[in-house]
Amino acid sequence: MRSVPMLRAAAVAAILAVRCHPALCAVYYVSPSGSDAADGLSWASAKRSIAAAAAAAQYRDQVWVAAGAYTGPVMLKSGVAIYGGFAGHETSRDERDISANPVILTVPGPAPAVYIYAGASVFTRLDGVRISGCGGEGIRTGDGSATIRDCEITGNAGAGIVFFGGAHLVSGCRVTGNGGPGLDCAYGAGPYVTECTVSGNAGGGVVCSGGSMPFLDRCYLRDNAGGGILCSEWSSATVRCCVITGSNGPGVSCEDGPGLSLVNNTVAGNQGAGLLLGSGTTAINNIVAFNGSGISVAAGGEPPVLLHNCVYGNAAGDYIGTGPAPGDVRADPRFADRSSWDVRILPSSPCRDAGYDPAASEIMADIDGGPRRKGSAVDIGAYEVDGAIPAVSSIPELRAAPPGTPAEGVRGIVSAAWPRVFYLQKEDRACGIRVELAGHALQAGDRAAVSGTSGLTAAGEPCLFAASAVREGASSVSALAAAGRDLLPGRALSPAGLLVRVAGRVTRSVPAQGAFTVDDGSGLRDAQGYPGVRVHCGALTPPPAGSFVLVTGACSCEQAAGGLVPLLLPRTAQDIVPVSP
Ligand SMILES: [Ca+2]
Repeated sequence: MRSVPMLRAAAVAAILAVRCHPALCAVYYVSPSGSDAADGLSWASAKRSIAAAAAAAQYRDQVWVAAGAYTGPVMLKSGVAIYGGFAGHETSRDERDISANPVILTVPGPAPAVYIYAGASVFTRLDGVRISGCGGEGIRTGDGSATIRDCEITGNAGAGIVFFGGAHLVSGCRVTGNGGPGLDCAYGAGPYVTECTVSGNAGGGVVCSGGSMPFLDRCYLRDNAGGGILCSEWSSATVRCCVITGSNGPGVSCEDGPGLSLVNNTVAGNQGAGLLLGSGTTAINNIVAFNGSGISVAAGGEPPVLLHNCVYGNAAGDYIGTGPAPGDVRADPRFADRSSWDVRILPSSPCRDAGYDPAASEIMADIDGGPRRKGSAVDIGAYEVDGAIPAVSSIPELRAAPPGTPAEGVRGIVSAAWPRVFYLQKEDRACGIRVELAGHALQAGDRAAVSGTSGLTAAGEPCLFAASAVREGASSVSALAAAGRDLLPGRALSPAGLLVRVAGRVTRSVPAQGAFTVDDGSGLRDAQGYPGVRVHCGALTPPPAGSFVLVTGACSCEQAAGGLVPLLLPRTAQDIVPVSP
């Protein structure tokens, strides 16, 4: 009978082309209760160090590591796979649980905690290991095609991962808070990096030199010092569906690397330029917003290919050395939460369905893993937004909704009505809204249900552009007594849209304009700078300047130099009552 070693020798003789049968490959076990003097071939005879097991393992062998703290350094040979996440009794690799059974490797340095030898085959793997608090680099690779999966490389003094050439695969890893770059690509390295987070690294997020060209797919690059992606020495990158935020340098800088391709990324809140581009680069379907500057193109060479980017709100200018390109969106992308740089776009975003489809034809998933194309076209940015915009059905929601939000069955009491416009307010007078609908048949005091779309009037007043308004009965409406200062738009208790009543002295009267200004002494100024609140009375006769009046009207607004100011719209002559001071 042939011995297992003989079979192994036969298998080794046939390697490189033929996969080793799993039964013929050894598993080396590592546990905090083990000993490096043991053979490591069972949990009961586990080795104590990952380094010793990795040294004993041969091509296509595996190293299974139980939860615990380890030191090294670990030298990873071609074809050896290290798996963390075991409790220390498992018989199948499927039973491991990386989060429940953390394997933590800490090496004092200066050597890298894990060194992957040059020439690593595709069977070379580091999986489910946390490399933390090391004095040097987390991982250093030579040339080859190793897999680094579900690892956490955090808080090491040097770089997170250094790629010295090779085409390694990095998937599902967190590379955070390291003293050097998160990912350092040199000597023509072209790692494929997918679904990783690279954040808070002191030497930049992804740094490329020596003609390197990583492929970054669905990664988060956040808060990296110096920049998100920094390419020099004819390096470049292919970057798809990534989020690049919060660096104190540029989002992406690549001034001398032709071949840089940026498709469907969101680059926001970086202190430097969003994109700093050189000759021969491509940027399509990206959001570049709220950075120090927007898209900045270096002088000379072939101009970059720019299409369908959303470029908005960049402090020192949206375009520097270039200009708006076909398909560009120059409006607020409407992030879910700018304060925390949650850069998912809202359903009402102008980036929705505004991308260039052919550029995204090979992209299957957005950064959340959902379908890359929903609706009539791909969205601009890293996220594809879902379904229809949910409708609002109350006046407060309507006032807060972005323009274009559908409104269904918004109910209230009509407080003022003209042929094309009426005001609708909540029964408790908490808030109201202007409604525009030609030919409506409503009058003050009617209860109504209104449907349409939210928007702003030319004067900037929130408004429901209605498609229908249905009378549902009668009620009564009374005005809210208000001081002029209460009418300032934007105040928490702003009565904008409500029927209000103001008393004061007429400081200006312009019958030709059908307008006057009434001042109750609260220090407000109208759009022309006269003290008080402007009243637009239309065909009604305005009271003379110097007289005292009590005015009831819908609280609208108009544009002034410093922003919106209130404007009162009385309904009938009975709404303007002379009073004795
Ligand atoms: Ca879409």
